[in-house]
Amino acid sequence: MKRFISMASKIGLALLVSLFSSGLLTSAVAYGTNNNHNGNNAGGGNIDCPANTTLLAKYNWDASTASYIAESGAADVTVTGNPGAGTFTVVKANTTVSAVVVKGSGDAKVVTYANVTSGSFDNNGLQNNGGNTPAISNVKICGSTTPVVPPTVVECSVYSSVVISESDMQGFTTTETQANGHWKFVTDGLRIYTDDNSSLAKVAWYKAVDFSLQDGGTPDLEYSANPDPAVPGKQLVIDFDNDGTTDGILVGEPVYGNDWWLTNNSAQFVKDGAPSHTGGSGSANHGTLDQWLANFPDAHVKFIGFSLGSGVKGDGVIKSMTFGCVKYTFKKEVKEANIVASAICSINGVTVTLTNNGNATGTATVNGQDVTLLAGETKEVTIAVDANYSAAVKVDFKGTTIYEATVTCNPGHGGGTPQTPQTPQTLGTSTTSQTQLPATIPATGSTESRNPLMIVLAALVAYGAAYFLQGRIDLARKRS
Ligand SMILES: [Ca+2]
Repeated sequence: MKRFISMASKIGLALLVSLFSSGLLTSAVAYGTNNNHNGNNAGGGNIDCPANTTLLAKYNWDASTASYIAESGAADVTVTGNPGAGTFTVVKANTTVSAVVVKGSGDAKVVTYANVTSGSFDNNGLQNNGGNTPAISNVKICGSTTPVVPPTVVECSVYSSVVISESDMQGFTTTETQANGHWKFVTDGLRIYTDDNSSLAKVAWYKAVDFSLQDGGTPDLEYSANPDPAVPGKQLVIDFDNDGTTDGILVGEPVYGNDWWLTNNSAQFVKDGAPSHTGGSGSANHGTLDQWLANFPDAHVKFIGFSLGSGVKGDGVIKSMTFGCVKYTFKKEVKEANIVASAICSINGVTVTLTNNGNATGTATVNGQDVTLLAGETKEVTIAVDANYSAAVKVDFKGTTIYEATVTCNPGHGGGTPQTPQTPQTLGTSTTSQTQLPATIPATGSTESRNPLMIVLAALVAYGAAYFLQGRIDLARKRS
């Protein structure tokens, strides 16, 4: 480094400025001024911060505690290290360092920086009267007088649209919802409500995301409170220092306008860095998103969501949510049963098979017997035939359609050989009249005798070949 600095004075500042502006040198030493070499050592190394800078802090090396002790500016800059080298970190918001004066023995050097918030320094290049490198006696941290323009949240120029439905929650989880909090999809959005104002009264959704606070636009939650006036809070779970670990939650509520308050279980360094600690918000640590961004310019949003409660009695409809330039809306899906009935002549009589092809539980009755089917479920009901191989079959699809017919099984022609037809036939749907149903469903294999053994044999060889009667129904079921 010493060689570098000596060379620097020869090759001139212009080249270094060129390197500097080109980005080849960033927070590293740009040039040094060694007072032993430029003859300006009248103050014994006691030189001030250079022009266009202001003293932020001065730290003296203290041998007794083996540390740098602040003479001034301890709240704005921290300095750690040893007598040969150290590092500085700016604590003060919207403040950067453009120079450090390093003093050792009767010598001092000025090291410049590209308006950084942290950096390092050492005693390279310093000389005492004996020509040796002295220990550092103190450092002056010099702040840039160029005003720092804090970043602001960039509003979204384009919003993408995402539709949330019960079958596709788009990554939102509801696990933070407590026992006395509820949600349901309704025609115009997502109804959220709580039963009381207990600690279990909470409805909360979260979704993992990753976008910078600066680029996330202004979050919005379109909510219609009815009848309870309580309003859910927008929530941003944030990694404030962008080190990969979330540090706290900002809550935005209409009652506080654009002010977002920090939850109490957030990290201490976030609380300490809050834009405001005054009262009148949701907690003692709060500010606008622009203000939070100014203090934590690297903040990244890791989760988005909302929470009603806990401890709040509320009822209303979220019509949309906007986070990270994405507008989320809600779609209520039709929940209905779709029951199909078929019949086959079997060994035990006429077997009616009911299958629910819908996405909700439904019920049909077969000859007065209620049959309740979950979505996707199949059940059978067998009706005994009379001496003429006939059975009255009545399938009631609960208020929409009734199929009713006397079904007569064909005993077949003996010998156990399957008879035609060999493939099922659809005989009707809910839109057809029951007069299209056949009075007779041919069966196969059995003899005229109703000898049980013969019927068993017939069933074994001919199972599955028969006419079907079929019905459909859509039974709307409203989710409770
Ligand atoms: Ca963090």
